[in-house]
Amino acid sequence: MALVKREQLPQAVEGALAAAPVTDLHTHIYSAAFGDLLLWGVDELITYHYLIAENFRYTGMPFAQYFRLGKKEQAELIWQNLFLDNSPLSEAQRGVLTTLKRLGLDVAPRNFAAFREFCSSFTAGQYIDKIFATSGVKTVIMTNDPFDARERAVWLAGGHGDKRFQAALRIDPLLNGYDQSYLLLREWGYAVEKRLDAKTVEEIKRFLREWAQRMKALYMAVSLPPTFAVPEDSTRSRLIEECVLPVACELDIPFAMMIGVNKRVNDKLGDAGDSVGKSSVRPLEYMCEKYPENKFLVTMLARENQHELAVTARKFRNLLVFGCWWFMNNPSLVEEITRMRLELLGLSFVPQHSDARILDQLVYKWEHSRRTIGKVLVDKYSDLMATGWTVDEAELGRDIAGLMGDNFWKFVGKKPL
Ligand code: HDL
Ligand code: ZN
Repeated sequence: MALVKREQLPQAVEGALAAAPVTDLHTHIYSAAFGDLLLWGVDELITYHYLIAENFRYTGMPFAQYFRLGKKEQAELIWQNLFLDNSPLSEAQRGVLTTLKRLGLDVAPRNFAAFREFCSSFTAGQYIDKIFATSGVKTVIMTNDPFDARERAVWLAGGHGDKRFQAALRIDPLLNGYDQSYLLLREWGYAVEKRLDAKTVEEIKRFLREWAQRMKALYMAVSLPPTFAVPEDSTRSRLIEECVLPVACELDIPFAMMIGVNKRVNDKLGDAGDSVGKSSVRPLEYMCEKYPENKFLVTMLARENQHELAVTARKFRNLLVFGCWWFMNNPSLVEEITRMRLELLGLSFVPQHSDARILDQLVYKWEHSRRTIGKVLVDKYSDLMATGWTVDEAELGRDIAGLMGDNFWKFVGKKPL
């Protein structure tokens, strides 16, 4: 393979990013088998909860009045407020337009009806194919919650067969709400008590094992508050140490922690009402050190935590840092964090996941991320070449394929699916 010349770097990096199959580590999208759980099309795209939050900054409309509107009216209201009455400069606003453009639609006429007409010409299955082809994403990992009745039904009926969609067992209700969720476990035949006695611990491990195997889950995941602590005298801390980590180790799958979310600071906004708080990396140091056989996937929500998270990953090879999560997923912060992670971790991290809630978002979230990550990589390879080091196309392709997915598959010890 030919050596890459410094002046060719922008084109070589762009080409390697475009060619690298993407494994999207964390999303909220679903294969067609999950029915209405899969959100897609321009009305869903424009009523994304990020845009709902931004919409209310421009209107005094009572929150409940908005949520009483039908989906189409909600979409038209957001289109008016966030696109026609105010230029759509935010990341979530621009994302809608990037997606529409990449789907071949001309946004200049601002003809919202034309976007709807385009989407209505697809079935869900056809649209999944279209979005995967347009976004360059090969595999997405879903967020699969066995406590969601609609999801349970699909898994208990045999699951789904679309290998583009892999599963992650999401256990927030177990870890963050055991006082309620243990009653459901009892309903489902697990002999658990509110108090974590020996039998209860074993039955919770059975629940985790059965559902991780039923879903063929690639990892177990939970989102955690800024106050998250392990060890501590709490049900959550005991559940993690006595149930989650032993089963994760037994099944050889990572435990993914997404740390720093302050849930429902404005409850009236629903999903749009969550916020962020600075967390501690002490629990990560404790778990990575005490459980060297366990693997940990971690992303943190506060900008202030990104440096110490990267430093913690330098100390523990069983910790893989991933993504620019949620309020971090903006070009200015993706650039800052990716630059810092390359400087501290080299290539041993996963720079991005989409967190897509609407299928269409795969297109813009990855388009925007490739552009920002590419910009940083050009700088870093340019700095490398300034030492006299040479880089050939194959090595560049290898490095970038690692960042876009292979690093994850190596960490979980599986071939890319
Ligand atoms: O807990 C999570 O997985 C978060 O990503 C939330 O779903 C959040 O609402 C979100 O969509 N962030 O992008
Ligand atoms: Zn998420």
